[in-house]
Amino acid sequence: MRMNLTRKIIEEHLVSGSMKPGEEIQIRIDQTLTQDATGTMACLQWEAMDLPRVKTELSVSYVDHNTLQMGFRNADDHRYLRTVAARYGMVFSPPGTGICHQLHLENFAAPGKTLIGSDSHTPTAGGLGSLAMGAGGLSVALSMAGEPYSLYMPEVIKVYLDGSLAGHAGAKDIILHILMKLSVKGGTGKVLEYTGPGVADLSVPERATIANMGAELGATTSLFPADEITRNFLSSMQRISDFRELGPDQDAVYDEELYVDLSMIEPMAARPHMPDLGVPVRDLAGTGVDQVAIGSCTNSSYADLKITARILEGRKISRNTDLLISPGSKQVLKMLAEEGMLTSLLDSGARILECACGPCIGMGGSPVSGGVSARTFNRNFEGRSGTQDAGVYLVSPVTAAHIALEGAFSSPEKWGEPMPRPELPPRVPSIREQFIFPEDVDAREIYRGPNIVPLPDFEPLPDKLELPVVIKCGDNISTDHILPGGAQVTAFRSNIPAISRYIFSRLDPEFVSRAQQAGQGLILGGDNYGQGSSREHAALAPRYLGIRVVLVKSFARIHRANLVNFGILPLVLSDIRDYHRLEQGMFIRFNSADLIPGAESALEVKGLGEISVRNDLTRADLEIIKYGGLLNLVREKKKEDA
Ligand code: MIC
Ligand code: SF4
Repeated sequence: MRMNLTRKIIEEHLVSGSMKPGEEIQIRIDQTLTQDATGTMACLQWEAMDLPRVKTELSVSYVDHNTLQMGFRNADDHRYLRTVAARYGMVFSPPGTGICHQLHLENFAAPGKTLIGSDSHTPTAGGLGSLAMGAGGLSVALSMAGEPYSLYMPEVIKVYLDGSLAGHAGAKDIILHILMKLSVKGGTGKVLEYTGPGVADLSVPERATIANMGAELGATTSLFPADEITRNFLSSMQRISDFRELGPDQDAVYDEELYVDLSMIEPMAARPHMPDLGVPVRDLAGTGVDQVAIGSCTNSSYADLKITARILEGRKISRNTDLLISPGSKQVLKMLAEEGMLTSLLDSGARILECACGPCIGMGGSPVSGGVSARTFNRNFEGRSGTQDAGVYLVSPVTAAHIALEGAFSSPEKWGEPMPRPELPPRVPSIREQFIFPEDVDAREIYRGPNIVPLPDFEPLPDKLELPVVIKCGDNISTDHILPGGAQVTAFRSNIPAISRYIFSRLDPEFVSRAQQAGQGLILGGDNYGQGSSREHAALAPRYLGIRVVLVKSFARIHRANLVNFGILPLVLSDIRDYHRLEQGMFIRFNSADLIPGAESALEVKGLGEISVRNDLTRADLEIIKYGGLLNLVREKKKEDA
């Protein structure tokens, strides 16, 4: 069969399984990345495996999410991560160096490599031909231990890009357009592989912007070929030896196809509160905007900030609007400084923030009450900005810069001559000396402050279960809804008892006390339950509160895997009409010993009768759940081997 690029890379790394869409496969992992907010848990889990050193080609531990260090908690977490990295052979990226995905693209990602990251936007590296996937921290810890990564063989969508971008349109507008077409669940179980003549119109950072937001489609990952443009990018980064030309076979076979004419793309905005609620920017002309934020792993490259600086050069932002800019890396910031571009940004009235995630995960920069914020980020879920009643629009850097000048959305026809899209110089200043390589430091003691709390122990799943429905939620519940981000909550990422107090706090402040009172329970969800971030705390903390089953219309990939890893049964309603019959407070009874992997089974609902549910669990998944989670199973197997 003439192979697409996704299959080629998977085939090169295949450990077991057959490459039939929907079948479980295992692949070898070359690289891993973690970030601080998920990394402390990943490292605690890694330590629990008791291995001397990571077994990957490369594992990088980034600190970029919570860099505020308000009080000891955060600072303790960072020190813990630094000492774990030194001791076990990971590269450490200190706070302020940059955002994990931007840094990984610039410094470590390589065509044809497999990468697993404990962050849902890990597919950013697909922009230069890595097969990169987001996963829970425990899955990443296992990859560090040299274990193959399990996934369902995805279908591959050919996204055929034709023509070239025109006017004020940019890469962000392409992906907002695709999101509008496919929706936030349109990529579930799929890889989006980009081909066609339009690919040559896009630089690697632009491709990375598109691959990054494949996460918002729920896609397993997104992938671009490694071509001449990739070669030039790696050469600029002084990493030409990492280049390898890679592409699909001619006339490669795909499962689906989507055609996008780049010349028809216009500036787009996703309206509150979902990334797929796209509209042309011109339709929003006149809408006032209180705050503009430029940055995040989607749009914080050199080109993104240089075009922003060019638009703002010699002009002042509106008196009614704040402009916050967070560069993606010190390399980007350094280049802007060297070219005098920082002066244009500063003089315009912009605030320059640290090279970190910042406002994207609510680490400062929250909008005013009831305010409107236009952001170059990738997620606009309700409350994610830290202001529950704010409305966040997702836009490109060009659109954001014009909004900042006007204090409102305006029609692109009024923006004047489009600026040329900036290109990287042939050689950019390396920031490699900012990383702490394990070979350069002594493996010292591991530092554990009082905020590093040992992992809770979970007991195996009992056979007989009688569970109340503790909460009934709607469609597209994101992990931000389950466990909010922001400085206050994220500070407890290495402390499960403390963070569990915030589960569903924005949706239903009574949830925690109800769950605690019930002792054990079931969550009822709608479609695409658990979309968004990879934070495994959204499974781990509910498990700590006694949740045994999550029953939904459909799941998002990473969250479903996290539920299994922590011993929660993910079940799917066979008939979605039952969703409307089930209510909070009802009791569900069944025997978990009756569950057969991949089969239907019946649950008895008190007062309602029987309902039928499906599971898409493999034998291995079911074994993990029965043991009370993957760590229990790993420990048990180790005991047996000893
Ligand atoms: C996000 O963008 O939602 C995050 C914060 O980066 C998360 C990770 C986390 O919650 O720590 C993600 O995308 O996985
Ligand atoms: Fe950081 Fe935001 Fe990217 Fe998540 S989406 S990695 S919070 S910049």
